[in-house]
Amino acid sequence: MEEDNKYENLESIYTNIDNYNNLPRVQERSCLDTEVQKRGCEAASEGRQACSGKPAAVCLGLLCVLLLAVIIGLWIKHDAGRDQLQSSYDNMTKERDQLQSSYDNMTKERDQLLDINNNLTLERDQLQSSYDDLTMERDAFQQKLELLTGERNQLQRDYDNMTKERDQLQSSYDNMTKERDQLQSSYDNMTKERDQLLDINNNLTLERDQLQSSYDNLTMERDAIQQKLEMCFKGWRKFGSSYYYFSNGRKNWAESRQYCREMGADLLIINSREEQEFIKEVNIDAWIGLSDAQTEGIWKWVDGSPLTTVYWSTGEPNGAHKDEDCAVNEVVSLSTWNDIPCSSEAGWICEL
Ligand code: 2F8
Ligand code: CA
Repeated sequence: MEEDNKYENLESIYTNIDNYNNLPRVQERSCLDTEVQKRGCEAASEGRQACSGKPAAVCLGLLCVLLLAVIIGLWIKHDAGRDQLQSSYDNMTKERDQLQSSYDNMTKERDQLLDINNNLTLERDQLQSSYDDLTMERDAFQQKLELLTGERNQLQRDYDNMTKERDQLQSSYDNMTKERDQLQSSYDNMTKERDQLLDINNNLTLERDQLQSSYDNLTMERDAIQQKLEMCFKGWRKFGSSYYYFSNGRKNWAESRQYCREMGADLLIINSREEQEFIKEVNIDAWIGLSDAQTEGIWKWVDGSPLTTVYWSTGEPNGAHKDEDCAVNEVVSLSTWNDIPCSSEAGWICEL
C-alpha cells in the first residue's frame, strides 16, 4: 500500500508539472492584466471619488506608474518563480528518473518477489498439503494415542489388580511358608518321636522275639520233658541226660531206625564207657546207630559224627558176609560190637 501511494504521489507530481509547463504564457499574462485591470479599476474607482480633473489625471498617472512598478515586480517575481520551478522541475525530473529507475528495480524486485511469492505459494500449498496430511496423521495418531492410553490405563489397572493379587498371594505364601515350617518342625519332631518309638518298638520286638524264642525253647523243653516223662511211663529208661528204649521185637537196621525217629529219637550213639556199660545190662542183640554203608570201612554214627571210642568184639568188624555195613551190640562182654548185614533182623536201642 505504501508503494502504491508513492507511485500515485509521483504520478500526481508529474501531472502537475506537465500541466504547468503546458500553460500558455498569454493566459498567464491575461490573468495578470485582468488583475491589474481589476486593481486599476478599483483604484480608478476610488480615485474618482478622491480626485477629479487634473489631479485626477496625476493620480491616474501615478497609479499607472505604480501599476507598472507592480507589474514589473510581479514580472521579476514571476521569472524567479519560473526559474525555481524549472529548477524544481529538473530536480523532480531527476528524481522521477531515479524513481523510475527505482520503480524499474522495484518492478524487477516485485517480479522476483512475485516469483518468490509464487514459489512460496507453491511451497505454502505443499506445506499446507503436508500440514493437512500431518494433521490427519496427527489426528490418527491422536486417536491411536487415545486408544493406547485407554489400553495403557486398562493395563495399569490390571497391573494394579495383579500387584494386589500378587501381594495377597505373597502374603498367603508367607503364611503358608510359616505353616509349612511349623508343620515341618512338627513333622521333624514326630519323625524323631516315631524313630524313637520305632527303636522302642524294635527293641520291644527283639525282646518279644527273644522272649518268644525263649518261650518256644521252654515250650520245646517242656514238651521234650513231657515226652520223656511219658516215655518213662512207657518203658523208656533214663541214664545220664538221655532216655533209652529197648525193643522187644526185631527189625532190620533201617526199620529199627525208622521206629526210633518216629518216636523223636534215633538209634543209640555210644559216647562213653559208662554208656557202653549201661547197655550191656540189656540181654539182647540190638542195632546201634553205627554204619559204614556210605563209605566202606569209614564208620559213622547216625548224627554224622565220626567214630572215636570203639567197643568192637575181637576180630570185628570183619565183613565176614557180603555188605556187613551195620553195627549190632551183642551181649557177650564189654566189647560187644559186630558188623552184620543191614538187612538182618535184630532188636534195637533208641536214644533220646
Ligand atoms: O553171622 C555173621 C557172623 O558170623 C560169625 O559170628 C557168629 C562171625 N564171627 C566170627 O567169624 C568170629 C561174625 O563176624 C559174623 O558177623
Ligand atoms: Ca562181623
